[in-house]
Amino acid sequence: MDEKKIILSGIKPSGALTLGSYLGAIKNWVELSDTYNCYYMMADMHAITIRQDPAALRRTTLEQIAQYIACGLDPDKNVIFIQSQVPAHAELSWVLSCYTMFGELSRMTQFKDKSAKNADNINAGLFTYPALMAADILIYQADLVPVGDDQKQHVELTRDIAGRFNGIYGDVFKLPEPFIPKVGARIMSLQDPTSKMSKSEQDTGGCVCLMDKPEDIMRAFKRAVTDSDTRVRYDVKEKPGVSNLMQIYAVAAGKSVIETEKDFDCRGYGDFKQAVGEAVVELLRPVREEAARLLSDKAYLEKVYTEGAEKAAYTANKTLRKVYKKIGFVQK
Ligand code: ATP
Ligand code: LTN
Repeated sequence: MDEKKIILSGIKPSGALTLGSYLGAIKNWVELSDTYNCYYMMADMHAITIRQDPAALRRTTLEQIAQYIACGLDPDKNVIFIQSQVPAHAELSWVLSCYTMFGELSRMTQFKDKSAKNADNINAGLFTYPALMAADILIYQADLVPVGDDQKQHVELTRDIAGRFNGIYGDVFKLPEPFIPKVGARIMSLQDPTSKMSKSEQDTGGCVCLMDKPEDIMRAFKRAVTDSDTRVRYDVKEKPGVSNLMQIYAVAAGKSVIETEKDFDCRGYGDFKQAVGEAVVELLRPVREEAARLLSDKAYLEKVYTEGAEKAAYTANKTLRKVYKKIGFVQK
């Protein structure tokens, strides 16, 4: 019997993947992929809670698959799939939404943020988004959900929903744990270090994307907002810009924040920004090159997501059947 624990995580193909998603989530996916049975998806159903251009959504979804693989996720060892190609997610989501309270959904920070930013499109899907996310996770009986800090609240709500359901029907769902990195869990915008680096806010210059050219990455770091002091010192409150760059450097160069502080003590911001840029360029170079190569092989990508959806559906349908039985739906 396969004793490996299970991981599920996903990213919305709502734009080009950023350094934030890489350091907050994907890097851990790669590190954990040998020791767990892993399911990694393109959360296209979540992406449409914000209006998407159809051609761009299709293109970004394929690019994201290529980038997952280029980051080091081997499709022979990990189940890589597109959420909308496994209908059981939507089906379980409906059931779980009947066990999710209006008050709980109203308290979600992401709902509040996204509604404020998209005041002309506060749709029902944006509100019930966490029930679909709970379905994504619970349908695979995931033990661990590697995400950035901003998604912790959704994983906690998933546990609450699962606990409520289990309390009524017995042990149907495993309760998942969030897995959040110690450094890099919340990479901030390079232009506004008080707000999260986000792929849907790319035109501000605060974002670095996985596919950006080296010269663009260097320019983004050179222009990064710091402060009028000159010391490279970690202090999130007083020096949010520098502290953000220190976190990025630490993860990209494989050092601790303390080592980073020592290395750059007595050196100015110019030197430091140059070093952060170079470390990120080298970190992303192999990803960019391999993703570009994979993207030119559409037949291979199609094979990956088709086989991925088949494997995912097999596991997902087992959980769905069990849930339908428990709640009293007549079985075929
Ligand atoms: P959008 O702008 O469309 O909401 P996003 O850039 O916030 O997208 P998501 O698809 O929401 O990215 O997130 C993908 C994964 O990466 C999630 O696990 C999320 O927690 C993580 N993540 C996203 N941005 C960051 C960031 N700036 N720092 C650390 N982790 C992040
Ligand atoms: N909500 C997440 C994306 C996401 C996800 C998931 C993450 C959708 N379903 C399941 C982990 C597990 C986001 O906005 N980053």
